[in-house]
Amino acid sequence: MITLALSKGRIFEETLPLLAAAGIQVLEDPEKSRKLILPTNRDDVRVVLVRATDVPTYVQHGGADIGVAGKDILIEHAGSQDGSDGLYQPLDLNIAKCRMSVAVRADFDYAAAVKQGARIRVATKYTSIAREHFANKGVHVDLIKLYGSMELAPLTGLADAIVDLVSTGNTLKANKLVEVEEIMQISSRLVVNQASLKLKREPLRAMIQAFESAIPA
Ligand code: PRT
Ligand code: MG
Repeated sequence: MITLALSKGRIFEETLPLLAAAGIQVLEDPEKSRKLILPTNRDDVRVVLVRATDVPTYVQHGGADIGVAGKDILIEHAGSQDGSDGLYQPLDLNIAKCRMSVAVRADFDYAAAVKQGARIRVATKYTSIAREHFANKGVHVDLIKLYGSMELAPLTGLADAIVDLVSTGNTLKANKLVEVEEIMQISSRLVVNQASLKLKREPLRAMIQAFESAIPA
C-alpha cells in the first residue's frame, strides 16, 4: 500500500492531473466527504488528508510514503527542531505557485524605515524565512508569530509589516496593503519518505516518473 499525503484545497486540486498521469483517480471529493482517508481506483494507493503544515511531518515519520507540500512549508519545517532528515525531495511540481513577500500599510514608508535602520515589527507565520531574509539584508526586526490572517496585523497596529504568500494580490489590495519586497518564488514539491523509497522502490519510482511527465510548464 502506498499512502499519499495531501492537503485540501489548492494542493489537492492541482495534484489531481499529476495523479491522473500516474493512472490514479481519487474516488471521493474531499470538499464533500468527511473522510480523512480517501480510496483511489487503485487498491494499492490511498490518499490521506492532512493540514498543509503537517504534510512534511507525516512523510518524514512514515505516516505517509509520499506527499505534496509548498516550498514555504518545507523551509519552515526544516527550520524547526526536527529538521528534514528522512525527507527526500525529488521533484518541483510547479503547482500551487505564489510568492513570499513583505507587505506594509500604504502609509508606512518601508524604504525610509530600512534606510534609517529602524526596528521594524514584522508579523508572520513564516518566522524562519522572515528571520533569514531580514538578517541577510541587515534589517533589524521584531518578529511576531501568527497562525493566520497576517493581513490584519498592520491594520490594527500589531505590526509595521507582514511576510506572507501572495498570488493574485487581491487580498493585499482588499486590506489596503502594498507589496514592497519579494522574498522568493514558491511552488509545491514532492516529498518522499526515505525508508519507503527503499522498501517500496518500484511502485514509488513509477509514480514519481509519471508525476514528472505531467508537471505543468
Ligand atoms: O488555509 P489553511 O489554513 O487551511 O491552510 P494553509 O494556508 O496552510 O493551506 P492552503 O491550502 O491555503 O495553502 C497550501 C499551499 O498553497 C501553501 O503552503 C502555498 O505553498 C500554496 N499557495 C499558493 C498559497 C497561495 N498560493 C496563497 N495565495 N497559500 C496561501 N495563499 C493565501 C495567502 O496566504 C493569502 O492569505 O492566499 C492569500 C493571498 O492570495 P491572493 O490571491 O489574494 O494574493
Ligand atoms: Mg490558506
